[in-house]
Amino acid sequence: MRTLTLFALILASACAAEKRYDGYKVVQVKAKDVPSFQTLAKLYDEQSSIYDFWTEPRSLDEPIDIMVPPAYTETFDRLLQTHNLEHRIKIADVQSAIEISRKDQASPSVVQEPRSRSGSLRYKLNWTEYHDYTTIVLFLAELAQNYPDIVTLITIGKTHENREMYMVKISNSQNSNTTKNAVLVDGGIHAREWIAPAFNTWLIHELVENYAAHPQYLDNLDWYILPVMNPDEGGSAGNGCDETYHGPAAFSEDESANARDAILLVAERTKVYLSYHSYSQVWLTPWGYTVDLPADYPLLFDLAQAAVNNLTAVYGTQYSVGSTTGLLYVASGGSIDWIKGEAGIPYAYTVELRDTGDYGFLLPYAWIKVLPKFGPKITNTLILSHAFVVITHSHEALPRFGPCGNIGPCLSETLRWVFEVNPKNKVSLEVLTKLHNERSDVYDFWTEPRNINRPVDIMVPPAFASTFINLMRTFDVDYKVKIADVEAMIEAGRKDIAKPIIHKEPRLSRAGAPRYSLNWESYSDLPAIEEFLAELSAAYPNLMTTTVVGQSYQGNNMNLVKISTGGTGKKAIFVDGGIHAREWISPAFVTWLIHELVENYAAHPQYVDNIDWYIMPVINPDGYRYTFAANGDRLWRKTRKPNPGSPCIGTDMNRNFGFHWDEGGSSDLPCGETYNGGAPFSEIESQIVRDTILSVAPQTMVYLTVHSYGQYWLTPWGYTAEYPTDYAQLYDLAVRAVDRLTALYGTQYTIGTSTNVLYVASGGSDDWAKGGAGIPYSYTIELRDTGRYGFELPAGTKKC
Ligand code: 0X9
Ligand code: ZN
Repeated sequence: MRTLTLFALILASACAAEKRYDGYKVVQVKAKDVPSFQTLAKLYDEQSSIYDFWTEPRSLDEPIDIMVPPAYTETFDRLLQTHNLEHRIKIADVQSAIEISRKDQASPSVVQEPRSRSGSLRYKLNWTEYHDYTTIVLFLAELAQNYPDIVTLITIGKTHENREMYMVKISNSQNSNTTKNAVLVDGGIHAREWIAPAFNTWLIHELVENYAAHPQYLDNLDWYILPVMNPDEGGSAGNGCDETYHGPAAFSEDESANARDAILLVAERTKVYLSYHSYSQVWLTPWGYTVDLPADYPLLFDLAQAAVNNLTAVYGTQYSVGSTTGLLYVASGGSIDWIKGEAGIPYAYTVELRDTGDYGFLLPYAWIKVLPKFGPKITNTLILSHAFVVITHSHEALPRFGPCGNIGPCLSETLRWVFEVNPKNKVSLEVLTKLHNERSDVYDFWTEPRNINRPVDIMVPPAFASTFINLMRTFDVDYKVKIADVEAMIEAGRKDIAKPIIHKEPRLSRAGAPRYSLNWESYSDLPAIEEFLAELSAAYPNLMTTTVVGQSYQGNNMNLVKISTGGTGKKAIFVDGGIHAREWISPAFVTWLIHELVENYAAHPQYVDNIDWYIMPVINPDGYRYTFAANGDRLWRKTRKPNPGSPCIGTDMNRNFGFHWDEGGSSDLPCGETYNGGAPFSEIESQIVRDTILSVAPQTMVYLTVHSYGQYWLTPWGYTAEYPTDYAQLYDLAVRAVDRLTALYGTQYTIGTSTNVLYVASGGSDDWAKGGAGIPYSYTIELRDTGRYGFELPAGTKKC
């Protein structure tokens, strides 16, 4: 690379014949007091043959521009030090400034009037044409001067041709009490991709000069921008020695080393890295060196897709998202691979800007030359779009990374993702169905594949993420990351668990007021629920009784609550909750129902006066406990009995009931999430529920089993697509219930048979309650939400 750049230099000098200013620089100096001003005045009077005063020392307040020849650089520097003169480099390399300003491209548009102090700049970039390096640097320098609290110009080293390389730090120092995340942006690695520096300068301008329009971008983030990474080649453009421009994209060792050191300095706080290139409208993630995907690819993908969606929404431009090798080709040594793999910046992207090839950069080099403006396809609106993206996304809470840092295999042991996939055709539906049926040991289908164009939520363990994504891509299934970090979401959900109340006084020594901790503002664990049942039945002995009807596999109580004002011959409603451990909203709702019937009896006595209620709030207590346990799993669904001969634990109780058991939609594999238990009623918990229901079945008209999520009010059958003969009645009652519910809370529920609304799933308690126990009105209620939070529904939304 060195030889190439040297070659460029020789060519460049061969093309020029007049006096040269190699090594000359222009320094802007400001006297802070009278003695230092006098020093400058003296220098002006006595040594102006050496120091070329571009502006004269006239008053203390005005900065003075002085051109310093290379032989005097050191002397001049010393002078600045000893006389305490404020200074900054205005032009690092006068010769290149001269050459560049002679280009046939946009010449620096110098505004003739004196620069106003109120922020308008002398050197204006207008983003309707390309600007040379010097103009860009002048622009940056002035910006730094006008906005000293926000913009800092950091010199990060020199190029081969001795140009200064700059990194612009943009940070709102007024608002710097917290450690902010940072975004690192670069552009112009490939000199001919002029749109990249153009974008970067625009971004800088937008952040700084339009601060007021979107203060959050600066208040919440620091920005480090390397607007022109490869100024030498960029700068030599248009000087008549275009050959240098057509060579392989140069990225000489000096430039990359400078950039690398600068990046490493700020890497720790940096969450997002954007490297701007052109062209083709793709948004690329690592890796470029291998076809493998990074372990956290779904996170990378998700952020990029969100950015692209935003961008498309604003400007209509389409970008494809994917890994570098996935979308382009294997290309090692790319900056983002290093940025992610070595510098540890999690969200590293290469963004290939417009267009998609009409102009491109192969032909387009010539095109750009004849197009003084960006041209019809390349307008500055595109530029806006990219800033928009970064802006709208990177200051939001970024998905958390695992405890092992930003990169490395440890990630794959800690994070699970929930994907929303959408089978667009028969083949993709088949693939999903196959995965559902055959690999439910790996993929946890939160909702199940049923129809074309009906989205399915799938939780994927990290080790399978890339396999999964590859599968989706191979079979053309649309997919997106719905929950990027399940663990973080669970963690956030922990705040919704009620703290147990510590009783100082004897529990029942009070004037009738129950002292339980349930408040339906937060989720309650099993002991808290049992305490609630005990306290409430003690407080209302004539209305409510709690009986332990058996013990679970792990010895937890199976409680049955009866709410009744006594008398005989009443019809009954049977309600159960918590059959699926992770569906926390279910026991929450069922306990709220008990509370409402008992403690608010007076508000609606008819519900209790005319009906007996049999309620089992948590019929899978082992599983429920496990979702609260410190070493448990918040997203556990099944029971907790080990399966002989298998490493996997538990049965899906809702596939274990003995009516058309194992006739589809359940798994025969103990590791499956919908494992049917191997035989009907193989589980002690299902047996207890069965026997309890049977004991009250003759009087029971309605069976409600409460699940989440999806907002469905389901009727049998779940084992077949056929309708029950009395479906009309089942449907009617459901409609009346849902209408009431919607009128009260506005929530919408879908009504239908399980099979037709959802999918075939045999062995469900609802099918058995109707078909086995003969309860006419049997329903599965899938409570909120419709998928935004899924099982991690925030507390406080339990009333249907
Ligand atoms: O699949 C289930 O067991 C229920 N859905 S959930 O997401 N809560 O797991 C629906 C059961 C519907 N009833 C029958 N299929 N019998
Ligand atoms: Zn369920």
